[in-house]
Amino acid sequence: MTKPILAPGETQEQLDAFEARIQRGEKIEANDWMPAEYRRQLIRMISQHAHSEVVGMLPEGAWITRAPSLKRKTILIAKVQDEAGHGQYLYHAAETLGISREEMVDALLSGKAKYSSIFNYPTLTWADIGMIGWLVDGAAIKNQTMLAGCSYGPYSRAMVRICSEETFHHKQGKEMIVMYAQGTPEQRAMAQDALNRWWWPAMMMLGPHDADSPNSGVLTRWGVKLKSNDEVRQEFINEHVPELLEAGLTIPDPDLYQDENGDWKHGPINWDEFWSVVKGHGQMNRQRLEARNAAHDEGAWVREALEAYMNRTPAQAAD
Ligand code: FAQ
Repeated sequence: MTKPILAPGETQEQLDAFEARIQRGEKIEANDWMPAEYRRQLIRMISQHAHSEVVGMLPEGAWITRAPSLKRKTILIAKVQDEAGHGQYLYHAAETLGISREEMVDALLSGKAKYSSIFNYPTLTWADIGMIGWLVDGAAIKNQTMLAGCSYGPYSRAMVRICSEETFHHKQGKEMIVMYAQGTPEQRAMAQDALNRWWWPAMMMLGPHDADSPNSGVLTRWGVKLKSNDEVRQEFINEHVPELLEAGLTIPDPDLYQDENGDWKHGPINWDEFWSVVKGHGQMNRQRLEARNAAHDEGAWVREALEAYMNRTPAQAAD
């Protein structure tokens, strides 16, 4: 496990007391002493998570006007709105660590900050909306249920609420795809095509293999990650493979098999593709950032109005 480096001014006694609290299962709160590296790691992870929720609205939002029925449209509107709320909770959780909203948003809009690789893939058909719910929310829930138990109080509490909403997202996606997989030949083909395109990106979104995960050591030591990337991926596969097969779909992995312990084992993941997407060269990276920048510019008047409201004189406030 990675040995944490004490920052200048930090003492071994402070670190020992901090780690003893984590060992006892206590939550670390915003005003508690924490190593600078714990703060840095959490700001990195929570802000990336917040950006992912906000950018994650784009591939789904693109289908609101094209939903095939009023029922599906209202579900999708509610889901996209939930993702905006998740972004808000998470930006707030990151702010408790001393970073401002402006700094985080600037990092996203300039392309400096990361957000989940999964949202750099296009949504080509309506079935992609169901598949995002089933697979992407399914993977996100596995990871976030683990994070709900993490050592940082504000993040852990945000995760509890987010997971309960993601459960609804997961169920509606599964319900939709199961229905199409048992529907007309065209619906079945559309569901299979969506699975073919989303399976591997969903596997990748849970992060690199443990041996290639530089942040895992310290995050595990400090009770942020309670399970490794590969452990979470294994949970995701074990739940989803039998359900996808049961629905009559074919998983696009010729090497997939179930071992003697009941674990489903996958074939090689294309990590070159993953890193290329993470570095900004995925199919939709440029469009996602353009869309976020345009939304930010178009929302300038809202921020100005809020600021004017906050700065109103007592006489204006009494009006
Ligand atoms: N995409 O050392 P590790 C959702 C980066 S929410 C891009 O293993 P770590 C809801 C990583 O940042 C989905 N970059 O990193 C929804 C690091 O680079 P850095 C988002 C990735 O942090 C559903 C480098 O690779 N969830 O889907 C990715 O220990 C439907 C080395 O990796 C969260 O953010 C990736 N997939 O573990 C919304 C959960 N994976 O920063 C709308 C919170 C890794 O050192 C519709 N985050 N990298 O320069 C986490 O749990 C962790 O950050 C991991 C990565 C597990 C994602």
